[in-house]
Amino acid sequence: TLHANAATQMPPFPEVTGDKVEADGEYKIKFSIGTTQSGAQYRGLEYFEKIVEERSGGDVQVELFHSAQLGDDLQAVSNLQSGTLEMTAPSTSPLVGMFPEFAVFDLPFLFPTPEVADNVLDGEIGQRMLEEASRQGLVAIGWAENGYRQLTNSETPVKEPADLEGLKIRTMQNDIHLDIWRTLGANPTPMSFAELFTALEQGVVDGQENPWITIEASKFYEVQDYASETNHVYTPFITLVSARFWDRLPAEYQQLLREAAKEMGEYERKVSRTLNDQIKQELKESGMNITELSPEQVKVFQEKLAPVYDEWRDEIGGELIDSIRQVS
Ligand code: EAX
Repeated sequence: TLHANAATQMPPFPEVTGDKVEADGEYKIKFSIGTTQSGAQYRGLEYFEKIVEERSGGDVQVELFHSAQLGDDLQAVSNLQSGTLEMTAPSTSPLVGMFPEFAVFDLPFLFPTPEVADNVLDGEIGQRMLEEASRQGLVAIGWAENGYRQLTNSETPVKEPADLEGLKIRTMQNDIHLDIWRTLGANPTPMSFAELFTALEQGVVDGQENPWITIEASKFYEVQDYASETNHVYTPFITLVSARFWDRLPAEYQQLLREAAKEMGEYERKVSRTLNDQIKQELKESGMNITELSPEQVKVFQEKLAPVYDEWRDEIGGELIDSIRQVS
């Protein structure tokens, strides 16, 4: 087994600055996520908690839950809508049914660098998406990242699409992801993240895809011998608040949560990116067979996936796709 020392390599929390925020009342936020306590996301949440509690002088308390303790991505969102949970930060992919524009994040190889992702999320497009996702009982207040997804499996090194033939790959509950893996020749099946480890362990599926940090934090390396550095999709996390809770908050605290979500997003992305390569190395040293694809090998995947763009372009909106391609 791997003894990752990721925790000790985490970039420290930036100092919490800014004035104390005064407003009426005391509030409690339960904030639940799908990933585990040792990932970048949870570390980001700890920083969020610190900012909110310090600036509110303890009048707004944040209690953290990880590993889908209060529901997987979709369940947690529905708990926000019914008002039984205050905050969550799911991957955008399972939410495409509610917010169709999020599908743009599921297109393969659309975000060539983390900087492009930042400029989209922190620019006009990301801002507009937060506004559009602030309905149906939700208020969207910020972006963080799950990151670039990599393929793992229990059977064979994957260097080209042909190697995927017959492999059962778990995907997020998202039609474009299903389309991607079908187009590549695999046999994809959608499943909630909370069920994934057991499904891999029992051989219900042969493989899955997630960022290195999630592969490590969820111990997928224990049941997956092979990995390929495909970087095929960049997945953001969106920070969501229950509208029922939000509407009870004084404007000062709403503003505080918005700022804290922004600062968390900047910090969490830094943690995610700092740990990404370190963790890949650790996984390698622990004996995982990691295939680092050359640009030419990546191109083979990319070309094979061209039909996915033809299939989804109109539904997602060609203009949106093109505007992202223009971001550098
Ligand atoms: O909350 O389902 C997944 O593969 C994601 O990593 C999950 O959204 C994390």
